[in-house]
Amino acid sequence: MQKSEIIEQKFTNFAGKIIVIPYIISIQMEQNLLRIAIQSKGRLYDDTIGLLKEAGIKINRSERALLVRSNNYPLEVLYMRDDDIPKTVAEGMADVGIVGLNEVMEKDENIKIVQHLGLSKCRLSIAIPKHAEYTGPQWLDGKRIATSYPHILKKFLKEHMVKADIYEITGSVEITPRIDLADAIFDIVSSGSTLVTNNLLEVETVMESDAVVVANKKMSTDKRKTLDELLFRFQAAIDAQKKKYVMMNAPKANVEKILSIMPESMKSPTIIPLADNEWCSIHTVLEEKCFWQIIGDLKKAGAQGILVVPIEKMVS
Ligand code: PRT
Ligand code: ZN
Repeated sequence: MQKSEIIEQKFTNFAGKIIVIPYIISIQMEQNLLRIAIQSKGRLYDDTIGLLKEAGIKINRSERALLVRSNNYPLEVLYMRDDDIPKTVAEGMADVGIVGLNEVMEKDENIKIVQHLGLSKCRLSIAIPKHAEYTGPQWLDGKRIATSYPHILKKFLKEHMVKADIYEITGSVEITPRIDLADAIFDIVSSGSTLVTNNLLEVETVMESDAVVVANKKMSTDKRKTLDELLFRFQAAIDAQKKKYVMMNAPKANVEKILSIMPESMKSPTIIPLADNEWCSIHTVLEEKCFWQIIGDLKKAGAQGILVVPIEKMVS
């Protein structure tokens, strides 16, 4: 579609006077240009940039630039703090965003979750001093709980009919029980080592979180097409990360046994003859975690020279 805009051009005439001539120009609008809000720095940043790269999208960000246009995909990247992403998408300043589910639930904006990426995984949990005797959510009754996620915590407490004081704090939540600012904390846990270091024990997991793609609820058909293609590329990259291409040699007589070890969904591998008539090569795609579970059995069944190679993209 074309949009018209008036611009002015200044000239100096022969008498030395400045005259202004208005021009009407037509601008080619990119109706399908999608704006995505991502974290400018922090724990989500590397995963997000890695995913865009895996999806084949080139973004050359010069230092500190806040809005960068991809040069090979109709996408503009808007860099910001993760806390601001849900609102930015809800208000349409960005069409989509990549942010932790924890932030989405906390901010509770009117946006749509369109894809779980399975990246930057963590959980939001309640933790109490190690030596306290936890008896269930009722233990929290009348206690002070420090958190950066008051909205999610309030909902949890309400569901369990617990009345507690919520002490909202933006950082260093884990030290509040030690300095007597709180009796318990509600915070993000990943490996759990921060809790251990601070003599805290995780007693309730309130929600699991991963990075998600969120979208504005009103999107034009053209932008929706760009988004669908983007989600398709993300999915192909995510699927490829989970799977490995596995090759092995085996005596032909053992092929049936080897196939019986493979998971149900991978029962039709490619079987290639080898120079030695008694042997063949078996090629298949396996989930990495599944591969580690069955490797011992494959070897016992006579598989040799097992090769595992990464898959760059996977389109089903
Ligand atoms: O500056 P900006 O506001 O953008 O970033 P931020 O400081 O608010 O967030 P950031 O970059 O720390 O985290 C961004 C998102 O990453 C979070 O909203 C989560 O969705 C996700 N994520 C994944 C985590 C963690 N893992 C994590 N471990 N966010 C924070 N942590 C912190 C947690 O707060 C705690 O202090 O790590 C500590 C616990 O880690 P463990 O491994 O010791 O349990
Ligand atoms: Zn933040």
